[in-house]
Amino acid sequence: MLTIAIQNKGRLNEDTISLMKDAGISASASHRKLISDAKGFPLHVLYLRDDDIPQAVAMGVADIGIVGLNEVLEKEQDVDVRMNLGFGACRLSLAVPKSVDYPGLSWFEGKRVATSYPVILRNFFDENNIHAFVHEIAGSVEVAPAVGMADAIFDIVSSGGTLIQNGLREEDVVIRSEAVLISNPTIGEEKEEELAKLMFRFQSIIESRGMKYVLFNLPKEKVEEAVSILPGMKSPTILSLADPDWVSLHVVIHEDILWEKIEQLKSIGAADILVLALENVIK
Ligand code: PRT
Ligand code: ZN
Repeated sequence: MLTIAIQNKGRLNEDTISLMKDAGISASASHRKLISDAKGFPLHVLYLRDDDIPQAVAMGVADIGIVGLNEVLEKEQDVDVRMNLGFGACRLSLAVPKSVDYPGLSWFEGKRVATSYPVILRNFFDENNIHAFVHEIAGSVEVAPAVGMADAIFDIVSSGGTLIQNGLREEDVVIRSEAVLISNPTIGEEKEEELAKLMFRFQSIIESRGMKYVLFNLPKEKVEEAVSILPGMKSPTILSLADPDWVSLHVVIHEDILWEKIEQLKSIGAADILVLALENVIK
């Protein structure tokens, strides 16, 4: 049976539990548990701090894990990144006080940079031939310049609000991160088979997120036009109606373009449009 390590509390915990739930796997969201058995899939769940997940997977304490790519890159443990999970998106960026007239990376030469990600930052400076002092700080990195502990910072940015609040400006994005599924490189054939099933479930959920199921009625002569409005759709489901001049079309549309497409469909005569939530698309 596979053992999965997930964050016990924090930013990734809730989205991890809900991805598993959508995939039919219920794990306890309890912050106090260390290990439990999931329901709906043969899986032990190990609850850890995110910092410890890459090592737990590399050591084989857990076979697989869900953690930010930033932690995987920082810890440099021997694990395989198997898939992106579509949540926990952020970037790791260099930021400088807003008063600085920033000429480019050369500005960092000889400067002190505070970060909780010293490995990623040193690698980046080495690649760019910059000689800077990397100061490792466990938390509240963004206050380091204001209190004179550093000239600049390297930290996680999501909305950018924290940087602005602290009088800092994002200058260089070093890596982009999101939650990923990692595995121990030598879990063996049997566990690989179980993992393939789990990844299949996750992939279906991720692909169906944001999709809507749309049904509408349309004059029969407009079907070709409707198909041209809905590109990427291999073949719509077309059902005949009691009125021989009309048909009913069923399609799947991403919510980002839903309203634009509905307006176009209405303009060619679509009527009685139903938009339904879509739970899963299994290919
Ligand atoms: O206790 P444990 O060690 O498990 O948790 P943690 O405190 O180390 O991590 P946690 O729960 O804060 O974050 C877990 C993971 O979420 C990170 O490793 C990232 O992969 C991801 N993530 C996504 C983020 C953010 N977005 C994020 N915005 N992690 C942290 N932040 C912080 C950032 O450090 C900064 O202080 O939020 C602030 C910036 O946010 P904005 O929106 O103001 O830019
Ligand atoms: Zn952590």
